[in-house]
Order: sequence, then structure tokens, then C-alpha cells
Amino acid sequence: MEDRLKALAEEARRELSGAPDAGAVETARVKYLGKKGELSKVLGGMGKLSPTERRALGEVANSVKDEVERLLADATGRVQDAALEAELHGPKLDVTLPGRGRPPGRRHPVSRTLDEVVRVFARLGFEVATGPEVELDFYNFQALNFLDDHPARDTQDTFFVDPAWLAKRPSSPVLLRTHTSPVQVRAMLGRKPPLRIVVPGRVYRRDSDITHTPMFHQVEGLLVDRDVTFGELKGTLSAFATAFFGKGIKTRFRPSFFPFTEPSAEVDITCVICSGKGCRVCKGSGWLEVLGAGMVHPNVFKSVRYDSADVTGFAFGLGIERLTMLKYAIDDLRLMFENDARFLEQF
Ligand code: 2NL
Repeated sequence: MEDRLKALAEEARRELSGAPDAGAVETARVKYLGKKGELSKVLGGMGKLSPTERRALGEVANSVKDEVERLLADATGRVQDAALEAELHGPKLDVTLPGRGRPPGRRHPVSRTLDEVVRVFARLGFEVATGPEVELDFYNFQALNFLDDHPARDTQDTFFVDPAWLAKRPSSPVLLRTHTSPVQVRAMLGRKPPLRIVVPGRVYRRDSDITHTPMFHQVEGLLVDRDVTFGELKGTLSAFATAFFGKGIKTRFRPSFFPFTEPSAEVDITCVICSGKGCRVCKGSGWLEVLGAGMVHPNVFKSVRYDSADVTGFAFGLGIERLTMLKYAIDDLRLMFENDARFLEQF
């Protein structure tokens, strides 16, 4: 048995000195030291020996095992060195090839217009106010002088929220706001004049066709102070038109009607497509309607307990999708909502 062990050591020496790679070293480890390896096979026959013989053979077996382990470690080091050497002298890895880039994301044109409009009014001293999109009828209609039978309250135009979804019984019907004006009502109820705010946000109307979407964006403004006049409203909105569309743009105020303003006006600007000459977009008139505005109705002030004898105010509202389409000459509202990357990446 001792001869068999010595022969094993000799065989391992020969095999490992010629091992070409890590795989061959591992195969040799299993062959000699594995559970069913050569060394185990020899030691399996030790039961028949006397204690003295067993002790002597054990010593030889241990020294053979130690030697094979050392041979394995040496061979591992050698094949690893060889692999590294081969890599160093083999074909070079070109680490200068640029990676595949990720195209940058872009802001949606509606978000850009919203920000730009707000920035213009911020320069004119307006602060930004925001509020809930799910509103009470009181803030959205009642406080704004909408008579109880006003057509805009109709289920035709307003999304109402089913009271079954609400945790507690509301003090007036719950709806999706149809304009951002309820935020101005809340501001007036919470603060004393003077007040100068712009309110950007989403609004909802039961309307869906080629020129209307059930959700769109608005910016409204409200200024309340002593002795505010219609002249200041005209000056403010003309300054906005120039800042937003450029120096050559003129404004025109036409009488109109809103429940919450008196007098009320619709505001046109020079057609940005044809510069006023008349085209398809302005239907030959040379003008485009972009804003609604007016002096705050005394009944609105009454709702928020402002005294019309002390203060007056003006308010205005504009639709952001329409403004965006005019600014970038986009002819189809649906493009604003499809989020087609080929459209969005042009901004
Ligand atoms: C439009 C018209 C407008 C207002 C909004 C307003 C708000 C309060 C009081 C009085 Cl709290 N008025 N907002 C006034 C006039 C017109 O918007 O055509 N928007 C797209």
C-alpha cells in the first residue's frame, strides 16, 4: 500500500506539471483528493491492517496528501499566470469605442407653454397659486355668480363625482373643476386684498371632439386692489401678448359675457400665422381669440366677503393647448395628447 501511495504522488507530480489550464487542475484534484479519488481508494483498504501498520501508513498517506495539495496550489498559480500572460499578449480590447447613448427626454410642449405663461405674469408681480382638481360646486360655480340654472352647470358640461365614493357627505355637489377659478375663490376667502395671483392647472369638461378634449390646461389670473381699472387689465394683457408672442403683436378687446365678470371681454391678438393679412387659421379676419377677461363681478366679491366699495379687480383666463398650437403652428389638437416621440422630440 505504501508503494501504491508513493506511485500516486509520482503520478500527480507528472500530471500536474503538464496541466494546461484551470480545468485540468480541477480534474486532477477530483481524481486524487476527491471523495471517490485515488487516495480514498487506498485508505479504504486500511481496515485490515494492525494498529502499528495503520499508524505508519497514515503518516505516509498524510504526507502524500500534503504534497498533492501543494502540487495543486502550484499548478493553479501557474495556469493563472499563463492565462494572464496570454491575455496581455493577445488581441487588445479597445475601450475607446463610445457606448450607445440614451436620447435625452424633453418637456411636453403644453408644460413648456404653461411655464412660459406663468413666468411672464411672475415678472408682472403675480404669485402662483394652486388648488384641488376635485372641487365643490360652491367654489366652482356658486361663489362665481353662476345662477342655479346656468347651462355650464349642466351634466352636459360637468363631470360630477358620485357621492357613494366619498367618505363623508359634502356640503355641496362634488365635481371635477371646469376652470381654475375655484382656486381664486379659495385665495380670496383665505386672504385679504391686495391680491395678485396666477393659477395654472388641469380642468375638466364633458366635451370630446376634434377641437375639444375632456381634460385640458388653463392659466387664470386675478388682481384685486383699490382703484383697479379696465385700463390696467388692458395694459396687463397687452404686456403679456407682447412678452409671449413678440413685439409685432397687437391686441383687440371685444365685448363678451361671463357670469363672474362685468364688463367682460374676449381678447384677440394679431394672427400669428399670417401677421393679420387673413388666412385659414384666423378665418380671414387677421385676428385670433386667445383670452377671456373682465372686471370681477360684485356678486363674486360678495361671496368672499370683499367690499366692492373698497376694492375692484380684474380677472382673465386662457387655454394652454390652444395657445401652444398657435405658438408652434400645430394644426391638430390630438397631437398634444398622443405623446408620439416623433412629435415631442421636435420641441
Ligand atoms: C376664458 C375665460 C376667464 C375669469 C376667467 C375669474 C375668476 C374669478 C373671478 C372672476 Cl375668481 N373671473 N376668471 C374671468 C374672465 C374670463 O376665462 O375664456 N378662459 C379660457
